[in-house]
Amino acid sequence: MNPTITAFESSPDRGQGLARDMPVRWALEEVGQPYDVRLLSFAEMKEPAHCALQPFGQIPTYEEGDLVLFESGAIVLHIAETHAGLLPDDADGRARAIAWMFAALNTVEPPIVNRTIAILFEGDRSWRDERLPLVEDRIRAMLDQLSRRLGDCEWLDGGFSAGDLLMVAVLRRLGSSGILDDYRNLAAYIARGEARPAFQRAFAAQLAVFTTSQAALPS
Ligand code: GTB
Repeated sequence: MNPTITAFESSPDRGQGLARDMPVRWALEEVGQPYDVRLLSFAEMKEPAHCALQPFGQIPTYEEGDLVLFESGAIVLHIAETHAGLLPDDADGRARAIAWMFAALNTVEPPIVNRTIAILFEGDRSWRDERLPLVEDRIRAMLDQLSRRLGDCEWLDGGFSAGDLLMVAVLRRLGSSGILDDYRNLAAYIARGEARPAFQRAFAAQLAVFTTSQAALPS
């Protein structure tokens, strides 16, 4: 039986693939694992039935037989550990790829999320104009290091791995910020990730949810 994931019935990003079902879909596509999707409204996400699967009432979740998982990083790791293609075969290489997964979610993503929060939820605060440049400075400091480390390499540590998948997914959240304009190798790295056929399939699948739901709206 196919695993089932949950995703937004109506994604606020209008199908840009920025919600966290996207890395899960991408990982499933990379390993060739078909999957089913259960779409949830914001109200359904907060109902007891969904909170039993995801304690914080969020998407995505992953159900596979008796296994229920939440946290997109944990789900991607599970997919990578149970299928070939997203982690190197040698133990040291696997450990390093997993370190990059943590780096994406635990080191690179927090300042990027802080920027989104500053723009979307703190725009009316008196200190907003002082805070945003500080948050962006922290992002640039992180990207300086990441860019230096990537250099001219195609991927972060040898072949494409779940570490690259999560790193590209995180960096995509800077898409419209202009910040990536100063990091040509990172922009090219993101473009390489987005050019992967598995990414394209995952992107099309989540976009179809948005375009189909819009088509269903009365005009
Ligand atoms: N750490 C968890 C994980 O990685 O799985 C975080 C899960 C999470 O933040 N889920 C969000 C959610 O369910 C959706 S992805 N939010 C609803 C709620 O909390 O009530 C975050 C997200 C949402 C929207 C955009 N966007 O529109 O661009 C991007 C990312």
